[in-house]
Amino acid sequence: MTSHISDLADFGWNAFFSSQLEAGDLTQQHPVRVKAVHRGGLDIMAPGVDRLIAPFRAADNEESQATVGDWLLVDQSTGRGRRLLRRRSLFKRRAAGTGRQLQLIAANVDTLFVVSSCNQDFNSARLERYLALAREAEVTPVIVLTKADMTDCAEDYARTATKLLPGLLVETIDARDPDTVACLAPWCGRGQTVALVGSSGVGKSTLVNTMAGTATAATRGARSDDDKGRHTTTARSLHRLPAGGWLADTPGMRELGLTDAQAGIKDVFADIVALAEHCRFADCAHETEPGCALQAALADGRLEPARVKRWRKLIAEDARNTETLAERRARHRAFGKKVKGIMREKRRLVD
Ligand SMILES: Nc1nc2c(ncn2[C@@H]2O[C@H](COP(=O)(O)OP(=O)(O)OP(=O)(O)O)[C@@H](O)[C@H]2O)c(=O)[nH]1
Ligand SMILES: [Mg+2]
Ligand SMILES: [Zn+2]
Repeated sequence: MTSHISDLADFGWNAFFSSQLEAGDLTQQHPVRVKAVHRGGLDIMAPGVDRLIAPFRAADNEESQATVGDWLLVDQSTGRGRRLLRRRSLFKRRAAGTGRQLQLIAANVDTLFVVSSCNQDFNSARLERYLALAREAEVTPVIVLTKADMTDCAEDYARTATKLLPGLLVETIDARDPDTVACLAPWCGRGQTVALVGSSGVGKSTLVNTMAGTATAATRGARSDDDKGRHTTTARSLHRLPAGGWLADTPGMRELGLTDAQAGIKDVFADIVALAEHCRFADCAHETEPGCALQAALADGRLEPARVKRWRKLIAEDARNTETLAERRARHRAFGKKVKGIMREKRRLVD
C-alpha cells in the first residue's frame, strides 16, 4: 500500500490530498483519479488500475459530481466510489440553452492553456472570459495561439493577447509541430495537470497528440475546407505525456457562461475596479453620475470603451448565472427535508 501511495504522485497526487485521509481510510478503500467522464460512468486510474465505474455524486448538487481530474476513494470490495476528495481547483460553467445547467469542466488542474488561433477565432472578450475562469480557480493561465504557421501576423495576435492581463504568458505555436510546441513543456512535468479550453477547431486535440507523441485524441481530418470547428472532441479526458504530465482535453465550447466568478472578473479588470473606487458615489453606475472616475478615464483616453463594455457584460452575466444566497438556502432546505424523510422511512422499517 505504501508503494501504491508513492506511485500516485505520477497521477498528480500530493500532500493536499493525502492530508484529507483519515486513519483507517486506506484499509477498505483506495484513491483513484477520474480520467474521463462518459455518459455511462467514470474512467478511473491509479497504479495498476484502469477501469470504468458508475458515476459518483458526493451530495445532492451539481458541483458534487465527480469530474475529470477528481480524486475519489473507491471501495476495495465493491469497486464503487465512496468519497470525493476536496478539490484544489475547479473549472465550471453555466451551460447555454434552456436548462442552463452547471457544467463541471475539470478539477485539480495546475495550469489552464487557453487555446485560440491566429485567425478570426481570436477574440479579446472570449480570452478575458477564460482568464477570469482561471483567476477565479486560482490556476495559472497561459494563452496558446495556434496556427501561427498560417499567418504572417502571429506576433500581432500575441501582442494583443499579452496586453489582456499584466504578466500574462502567451505562446504562439503550430500545434502539429513538436519543435514549436516544446515551449509548453515547463507546465507539463511529472504529476502536473493542464486543462485545455477554447473554441472548436482551434487545435486542442492536435496539441495533445503532438505533446503525447501519439494519436491519443481524435482530431478533425486535415482535408476539411473551412476553418470552423466541428466539435470533434465529445468527452473530457486526461491524456498522459511522456514527460509525466497530464493534459485534460475538452470539447470546444460555443459559449463559456461565467458563474460564481466575481473574484476572477475583478482580477482580470483590476485597472477598471481600481478606477471605480475613485467615483464620488459608492454605488456609481458609471453612466451619468457626476464625479464618475470611469467616465473621466474614458473621456481622456486612459480607458478603452470596448474594454469597459466587456467588463460590464461579464459582471451582468455572472450575476445572472450565480445562484443567490436565498436560492442556495432554499435548495439546502429542500435537501435537508429529503434526508429527514429518508431517515424517518428507515426508522419506520427498522421498528
Ligand atoms: N496549420 C495548422 N493546423 C492546425 C493547427 N492546430 C490545429 N490544426 C488543424 O485544425 C483542425 C482542428 O484541430 P483539432 O485539434 O481537432 O481542434 P480541437 O480544438 O480539438 O476541436 P474540438 O475537438 O472540436 O473542440 C485539424 O485539421 C488540425 O490539423 C496549427 O497550429 N496549424
Ligand atoms: Mg478536440
Ligand atoms: Zn463611476
